[in-house]
This record gives sequence, C-alpha cells and structure tokens, in this order.
Amino acid sequence: MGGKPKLYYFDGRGKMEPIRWLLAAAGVEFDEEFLETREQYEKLLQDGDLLFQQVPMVEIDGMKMVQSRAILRYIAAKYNLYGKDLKEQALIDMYVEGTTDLMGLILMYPFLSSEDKKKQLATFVEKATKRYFPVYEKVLKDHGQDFLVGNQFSWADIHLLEAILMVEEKACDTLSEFPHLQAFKAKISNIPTIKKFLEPGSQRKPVPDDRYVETVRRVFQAYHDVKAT
Ligand SMILES: N[C@@H](CCC(=O)N[C@@H](CS)C(=O)NCC(=O)O)C(=O)O
Repeated sequence: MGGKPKLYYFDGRGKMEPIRWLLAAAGVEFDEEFLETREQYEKLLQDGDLLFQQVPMVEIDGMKMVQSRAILRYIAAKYNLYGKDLKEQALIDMYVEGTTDLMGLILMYPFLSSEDKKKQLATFVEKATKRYFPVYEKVLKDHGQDFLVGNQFSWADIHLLEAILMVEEKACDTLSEFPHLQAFKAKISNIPTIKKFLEPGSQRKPVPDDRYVETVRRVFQAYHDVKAT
C-alpha cells in the first residue's frame, strides 16, 4: 500500500496539473514518469495499465487509477480535503466543476491556430470575469470566511487558486474587481504546502510551450489527431 504515488503523463500541465496541485497541497510527495515517446505510451497500453487507453494514470495505494476526476476525488477524500459531510462534498464538487469548466476553456489553447487562440483567450477571460469569478467572490463575501466550504481548507480552494493563477497568466489584472478573491489568493498561496509548490523548482508545470505540443502530438500520432491536452 505504501510508497509514493506515481504519476504518468506528459511533462506539462494538461489534465494532470490539478492532481499535482492536490497532492502538493496535501503535502504528499510523488514521482512522475513523463511520456516522451510513442513507445512508452504503447507499453502502457500493452501492459493493460490504461483502462480507457488514456492518461492521466496514477499508481496509488496498489491501484492504477485513471479518469482525472476519480483520481482527484480519491486524493481529496484520503487527505481530508473533501468536506466533513455529504452536503459539503456536494458544494465542493459544484465549485470544483465550475473551475474545471473554466480551466477547460484554456486546456486546448496551446494546440489551436493563432486565430483561434485569440478567440479562445477572449472567451476564457470573459467567462472568468463575468461568470465564474463573481460566483466565488459572492460565496466568500456572503459567509465571510477564509475558505470556500465549511470554514476549512479543501480541494475547492486549491482548484480555485489554480484557476485564478491560470487566468492571471493570460490577463494579469483580472482580479481587480474582486477584492475577496484577492484576499483569498493571498491567503491560500501562503499555506505552507502551497507556498512551496508555487516556488521555482517544484513539480508545478509551466505554461505549455511548443515542445509540449510536439510531444503530445508525437505520442498520440498514430491513433489521434490531437485528442489531448
Ligand atoms: N476523462 C478523462 C479524459 C482523459 C484524456 O482525454 N486524456 C488524453 C490526454 S490529456 C488522452 O489520453 N488522449 C488519448 C485518447 O483519448 O485516446 C480524464 O479526465 O482523465
């Protein structure tokens, strides 16, 4: 059962990055195997390690887990980041699904043409500031607590901070109209495990670059155009 979790994915953000964030926030060390070649991916397929032929895959507690949401829920529950009862879990799920939808708008961004990139970026920033951030701002304002759910640090807080930083990378002044989110960002960024993850040299991945895009295309080349992020 013991041992560090091992993460199988590209050396980039994509669908693995929220899992890295969650493990890091929980203070859990993890190992990573980066997919660089088609052969590595085929070996995982041949060994029957990828239930739906997809990554992310995480080896944890004797399981080979796939499906990023299932992996995230397992880690959140295991490390007490998933609320104290079913209602808190439901709220955490709702908030996390919201931030997942928001971040989903930027997931395919590196793979788009420059014209589509412009459009997608505008949609992303518009949705962040008009649809998603106002919701979290209001939640924090209404209950007056530091954390989104149950006055306790949870997966929802970690996911929201990841989303905020992603939006700020694209449009740095997006929080200017959201004072509670500004305070939230400062507070959550200062939690020791998160602070460490935000420092250079951590396992947090940078904004996807051309090399990342090429690697993903190379690994999935034979079967897919680019059904990946
Ligand atoms: N629902 C899955 C989707 C996983 C997924 O789309 N993975 C991509 C890489 S990010 C992949 O493996 N694509 C290859 C394929 O779908 O055949 C999850 O959330 O883990």
